[in-house]
Amino acid sequence: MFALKAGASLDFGWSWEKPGSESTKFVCGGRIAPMVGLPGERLSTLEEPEMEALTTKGHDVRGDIRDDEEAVYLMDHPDSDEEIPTLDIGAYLSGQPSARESVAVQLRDISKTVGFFYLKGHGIPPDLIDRVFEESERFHALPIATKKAIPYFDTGSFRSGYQPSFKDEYQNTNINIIANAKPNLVARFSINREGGSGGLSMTDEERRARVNIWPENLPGFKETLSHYHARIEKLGRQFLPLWATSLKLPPDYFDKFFATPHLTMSLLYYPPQEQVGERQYGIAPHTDNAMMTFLAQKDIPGLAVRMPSGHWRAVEPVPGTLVVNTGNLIVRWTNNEYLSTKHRVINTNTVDRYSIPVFFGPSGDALIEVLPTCRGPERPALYEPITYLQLRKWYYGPRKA
Ligand SMILES: O=C(O)CCC(=O)C(=O)O
Ligand SMILES: [Fe+2]
Repeated sequence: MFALKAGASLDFGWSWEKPGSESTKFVCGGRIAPMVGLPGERLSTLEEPEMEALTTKGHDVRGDIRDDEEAVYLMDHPDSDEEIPTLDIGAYLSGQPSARESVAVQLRDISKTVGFFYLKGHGIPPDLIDRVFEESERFHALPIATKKAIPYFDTGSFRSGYQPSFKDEYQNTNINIIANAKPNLVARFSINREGGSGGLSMTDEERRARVNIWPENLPGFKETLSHYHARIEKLGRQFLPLWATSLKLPPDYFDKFFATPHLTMSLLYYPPQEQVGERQYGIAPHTDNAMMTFLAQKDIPGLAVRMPSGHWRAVEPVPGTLVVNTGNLIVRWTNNEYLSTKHRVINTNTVDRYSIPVFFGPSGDALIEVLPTCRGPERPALYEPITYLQLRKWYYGPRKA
């Protein structure tokens, strides 16, 4: 049990440290109050972390983790022809009667079975998506020294800037579901939400902290990316009533958790990878950690996901759609009812691959408790309440051997 400590601080702005180092303090004791803070009100912070106890309670949001040679072979050689479903939200977005309920039923079914879908009718203009890809190609074509002048840095666990290929340190964190993967063969430029994603309890200083560094001499780059980022924020918010309806909650149930949402958008660049195997990936097998991910992947394949049979399936690009998947957060909220599906990228093409994921989650100070409709006397909560920031800290923390 935990106590709400009005006036306590959430320790924003810690910097990324290697797994094993403990840089954040949490406050513990008493009972957790509802997470929603009034403007300026501090939410609970947990003291003396037992991160293991806090976050696992014997359960792992990522499901069964298998990384023996046979499991890795399946990841590397997608051979499933099970269907990746399509969800069309056009009727819902245009306000057609009962569309919310019918889309929510499909969303529930998908989230319990596959956890990945093609999103149609999302309302984002195709030419905007094309322009973001053009900007991505322009950015990644810059001289390496120009790109490296932009640091990869952290504001309250939200990471922005340029990370060159092979420079990530995620191999033995809870991001990767296989041990000893090689550093990823991907370069990224990431942005986060201006004004911060910490929540209403952020201090003025946290609100003013710089979250994005933009490349110089790319006119229109910032404007185009910011436009797309804002459109995805709108789309993410439009999804909240669908999630709520799918879980038998009032349509506005989730709004209070998204005062200043987490929205990391990355321009990813994967050079071709000639050989498959040896635990070398574009992005190693993992689950995403946010509530949901919106992925634009243009026309070059490379993504594969774990299907219900345990075999993996390539996610072929489908024009006009975004690929959407759920993340670890939703597993906790739903007490394991919804999935956080494992996936990975290998660019086996002879050409470069560009993709653009946007990770959408609640404010950093949102307290994530198993939802009231996902627990009961017969169905105890499998997870302790934790803040979204704590979940992020676990995700970036060291994985157990
Ligand atoms: O590039 C892709 O298709 C997927 C990227 C991905 O899984 C991630 O960034 O988490
Ligand atoms: Fe992912």
